[in-house]
Amino acid sequence: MERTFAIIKPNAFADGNSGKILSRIYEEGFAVVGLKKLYLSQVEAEGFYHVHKERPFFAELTEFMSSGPCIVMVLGADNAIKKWRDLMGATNPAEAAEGTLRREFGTSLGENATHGSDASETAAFEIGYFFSGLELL
Ligand code: 3AN
Repeated sequence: MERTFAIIKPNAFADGNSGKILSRIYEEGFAVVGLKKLYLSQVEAEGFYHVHKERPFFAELTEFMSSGPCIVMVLGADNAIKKWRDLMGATNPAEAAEGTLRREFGTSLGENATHGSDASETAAFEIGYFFSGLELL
């Protein structure tokens, strides 16, 4: 079973959509290996998104991710990284396919409801950033 890292972002949490997103996660057959609610500081969000620090949207992204509580998760499944990115849909909710989470719950390119690791190295870093081994038993 592969593991990936996922976030229910502050807009989806504030809009009361965490339960619906979790339902989809279970319906699609993921195991929820780890889960917690966090309210990130901007410094913590900057550390998480350090690979994007040169991008023009870095300040907007990290301000948004520290604007309210979110839910961080470790999801397990065969091919979990691709499976979760497929369920999320395209980065821009306006371009995301019908039935995907970003299409349903995203409100803009920045506030796109969910995050998912894009590769196994990224997943390893992101899981370790938020979870200890004991929290993933
Ligand atoms: P993904 O999350 O689909 O892998 P990336 O890696 O291109 O997308 O972008 C990382 C995060 O940065 C996205 N989740 C998105 O919310 C945000 N982002 C990307 N492009 C922009 C932009 N032009 N303006 C604001 N936020 C953006």
